[in-house]
Amino acid sequence: MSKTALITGISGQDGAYLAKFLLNKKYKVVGTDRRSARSVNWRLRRLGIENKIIFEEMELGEIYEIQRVFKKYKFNEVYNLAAQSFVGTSFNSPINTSNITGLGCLRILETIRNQNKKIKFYQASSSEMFGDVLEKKQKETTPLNPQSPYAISKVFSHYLTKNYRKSYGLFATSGILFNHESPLRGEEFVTRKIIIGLIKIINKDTNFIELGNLYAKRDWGYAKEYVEAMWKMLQKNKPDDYVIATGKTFSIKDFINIATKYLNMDVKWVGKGLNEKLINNKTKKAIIKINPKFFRPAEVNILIGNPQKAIRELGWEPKTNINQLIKIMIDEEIKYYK
Ligand code: NDP
Ligand code: GDR
Repeated sequence: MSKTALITGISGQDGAYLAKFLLNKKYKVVGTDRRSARSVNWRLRRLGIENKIIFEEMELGEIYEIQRVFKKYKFNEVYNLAAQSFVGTSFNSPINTSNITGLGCLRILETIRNQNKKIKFYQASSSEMFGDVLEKKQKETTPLNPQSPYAISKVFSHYLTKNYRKSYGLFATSGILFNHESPLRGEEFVTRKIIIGLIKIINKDTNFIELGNLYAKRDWGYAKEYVEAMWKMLQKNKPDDYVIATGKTFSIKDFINIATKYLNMDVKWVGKGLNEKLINNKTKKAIIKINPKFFRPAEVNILIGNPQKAIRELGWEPKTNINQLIKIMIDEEIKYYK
């Protein structure tokens, strides 16, 4: 008999790719969002699966909505991907972030504990939990040192997932995923913001992009591959924690340099600090400028994951390098531009 999965946050980047992956495996997929209007489902439409999902409205702030959905279906697997997931916003909206990204996970765990302990649960933990890193390459045992309300909320839900596993014997697994990007990435995240911005500049739809810290480094992988790791984690006999990463790190500036090269843009960096700019050699105009508005009150300077446990125990490995990832994102952005 086919399995039934619940994906919270179905309208997000990972929700869309995971839904497609599970549908290919013949799962019945129930996806929750927080509104009845379907306007936010452009990702599901792009993947051609919008009509194959059973939608339920479920605001993660409301335990009654969660209980209702869990009573209606007999879930085999639950993937908790819903979150206020933008680190920058979490500084302006720390209470909402804690309520959704932190307590939202607890509401689901409590519902599973009370309604059906057989459900396999996946929590979307994050490399942001390592924050101001305490080990050069971060793995499952690296101490956590979060730097934002978002990361602190993820630490809360990460420890609860471990605690419910230990205390109540729930199959509660946590995937500690490093940054993963794709053409379906939200426009506010730096990779897609850069790519959309550069394409707008080429099309003369804008003159420049404004960014924050160009020197932060991230371990960027391809989202489509990362959702497969989530599923693999729930197919194991025992729940556990797994780091999913590429093991390589690049700065925002590196990302821009690769993207502009692929787009054949003739550019050079000039200036320092707040005056650092990327100049278009043909027009002599700045196309990237720094705006301190995009600096974070506390920054995570560098992240590099060690995915050896996932490689060993899940048989998962990263396949797409940064150059390939940027090519995939740019090619699709151009295809759908306008
Ligand atoms: P997105 O921001 O693209 O998607 C987040 C989803 O959560 C959206 O569907 C959003 O719905 C939903 N959501 C937000 N607030 C609520 C709420 N109050 N009630 C119910 N649903 C809500 O995130 P990603 O797909 O990139 O990430 C998926 C998960 O993985 C998140 O938990 C994120 O924190 C985590 N993560 C992501 C990483 C990455 O690099 N992408 C790395 C590590 C962890 P709506 O459309 O209505 O806003
Ligand atoms: P991150 O992703 O915070 O790592 O969280 P984001 O792309 O927002 O930032 C990455 C780095 O780029 C720097 N940066 C900018 N960021 C944004 N968004 N906009 C800018 O203009 C800009 N300029 C520089 C940031 O300071 C940061 O250092 C993502 C989210 O998906 C989380 O939900 C997830 O948990 C982590 O990845 C792993």
